[in-house]
Amino acid sequence: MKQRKGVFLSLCAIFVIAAGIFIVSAVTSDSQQAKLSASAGQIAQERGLSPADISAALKTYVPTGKYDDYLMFSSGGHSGQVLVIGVPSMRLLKVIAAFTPEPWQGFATGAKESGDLLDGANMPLGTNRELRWADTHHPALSETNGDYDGQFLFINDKANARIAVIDLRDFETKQIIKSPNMISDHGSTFVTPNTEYVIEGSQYAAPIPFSDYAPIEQYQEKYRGLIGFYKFNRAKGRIDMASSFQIEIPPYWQDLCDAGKKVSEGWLFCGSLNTEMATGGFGDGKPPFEAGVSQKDMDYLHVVNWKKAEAVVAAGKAKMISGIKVIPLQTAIDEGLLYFIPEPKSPHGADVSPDGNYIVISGKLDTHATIFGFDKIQKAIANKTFEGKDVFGVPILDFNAVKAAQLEIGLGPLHTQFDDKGNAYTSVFIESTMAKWTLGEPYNSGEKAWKLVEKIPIHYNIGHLVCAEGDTVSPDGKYCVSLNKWAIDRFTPVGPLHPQNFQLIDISGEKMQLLYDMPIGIGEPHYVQMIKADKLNPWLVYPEVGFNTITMSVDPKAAKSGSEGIVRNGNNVDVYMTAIRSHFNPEHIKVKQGDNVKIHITSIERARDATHGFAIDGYNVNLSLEPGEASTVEFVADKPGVYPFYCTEFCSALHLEMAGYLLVEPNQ
Ligand code: CUK
Ligand code: CUA
Repeated sequence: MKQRKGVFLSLCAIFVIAAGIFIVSAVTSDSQQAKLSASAGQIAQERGLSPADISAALKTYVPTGKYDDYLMFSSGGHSGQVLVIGVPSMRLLKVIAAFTPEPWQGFATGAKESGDLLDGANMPLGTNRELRWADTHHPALSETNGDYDGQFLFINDKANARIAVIDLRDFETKQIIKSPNMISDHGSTFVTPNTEYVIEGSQYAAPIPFSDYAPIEQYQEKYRGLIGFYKFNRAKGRIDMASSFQIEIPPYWQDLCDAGKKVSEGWLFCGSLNTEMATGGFGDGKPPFEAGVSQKDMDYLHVVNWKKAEAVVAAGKAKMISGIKVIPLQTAIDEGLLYFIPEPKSPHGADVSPDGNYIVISGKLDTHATIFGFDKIQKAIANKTFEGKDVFGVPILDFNAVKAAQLEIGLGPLHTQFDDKGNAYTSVFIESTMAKWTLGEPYNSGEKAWKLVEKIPIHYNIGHLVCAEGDTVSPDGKYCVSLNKWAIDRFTPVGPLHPQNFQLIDISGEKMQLLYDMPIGIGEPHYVQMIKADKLNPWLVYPEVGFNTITMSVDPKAAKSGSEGIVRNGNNVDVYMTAIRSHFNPEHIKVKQGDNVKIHITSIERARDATHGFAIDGYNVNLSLEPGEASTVEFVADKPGVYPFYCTEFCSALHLEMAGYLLVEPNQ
């Protein structure tokens, strides 16, 4: 034992010394080098670091002032936000407010611009119920020719079927849509290879629209699923509902989707479960959902020809429902827009290979990755190689005719990503591993094709995984991150609600190497995309002073330096205010009880990172004013009294002096 420890320590020392020399050689003399290397070895020894720990540390450490090679855009889960994380350092860079008010960014905490965004996505149909949280699942970066272009990010809200559009010039949310007709989604968001459409599949079937009541006994006749294709106007940076459409589909629970690319461009593939059409009712003596939904060994992969669907809509064959064109199920069948493929068992992920030819399916209660060939699918459609129709009349392609391969990889496979060397990586939930395996032609041939290569243990219960640009037409390899559901014993305990765990894995070598654990303490992140950092080109300050961050142009109504002041019109009061280190102008806002007050504030700063906040005590207001930004606060001065306002960012030595008074004179 002792001897082994000795060998281990000397291994350690060699590693550390080699690494130490490498690191310090650029800046230090020989004697300094020797000293630093020796102390690095000592540190490793004192901290009980193994050679693997040391190599992992060297691969992830990003020194101060240096940047990460990749950025991950992660779902923030129940927080309703998006996390931006650097790779390989796993440093959290930002939490982008998407669906939930966020005071630091001034998102829907008094700023009219973002407040209107959220209110515009409240529950429709007269209830106007405020939605102030979301269950975000799948972020999707905008693509050009199937590759990330670094311009926009989309993310869904599974709980309420909403989609947020984030502009990556300023990393802010610009649009939130409440999807018409749909009440929950899951297979969302995904983009087509040139971001023509943002795709959303419903999950739990309901009548269309969901506000049309139908008893659960009428599930098969009245309940339906939907797949939405929302047209993205890139120039405007907005989804255009007038040019969007949905396709009515059977009331199965549609799950994850992926858009076809390259050879399969123009098609969409979505898994489904509950083709049993189980309706639950456990308390009423019926089989519970978990049993009812998993009775069959196969459910159906939905194969959708969206290019053709576009033409069907253009030909006027869709119906308007709740302000959007909907292709009826029968029309989708008649026009050859929708086919099914049997998929085993309790299917979850559906992922298209970089060349677009393979669709990888995983079943949560299966041990295989099942791979369908797009070429085979096309042939089966052309030759009508069907094994039957479902109860709604949708043709089911013959499983064996479209199967390219089936590969035993472990219990509970979920999602698959790809690298640049013809390998696929699948998360294996039940056994907590990530499996690496080889694709077939044209990536690998003969013996080398469709082979399980290696599995790495995960801690614990891996859900999605992400590899660098691993769902695009040109994956980068290098890194994968497993997005784990459980952390159990990985972190210092912080109570019964444990953080989630992101594990960074180096996939560049012969063997996969676990590098780093990053706790996520904000919600359950489902999916993440990882983009090369140099593809992003964000602004460092807003391009001009008086910038409206929703219109992304100078606001003609923005307050300007030199013309600050207060304008009264009856009981409407407009305040034109500027902010710069270290004062607001004006500093007194005198109004009467009951006045409608509008404060137009412009940050006239041009210095990078010189952000100001604007909070009004007791009026529930906090803005973030980035250099150049113009924002508006609107409220009724219904509470008389004296309310200080102040800057909430420590912006200068005289930051505490950056303040003023809102004086609300009472009515007699
Ligand atoms: S789902 Cu598969 S683990 Cu919402 Cu993409 Cu979470
Ligand atoms: Cu501006 Cu503190």
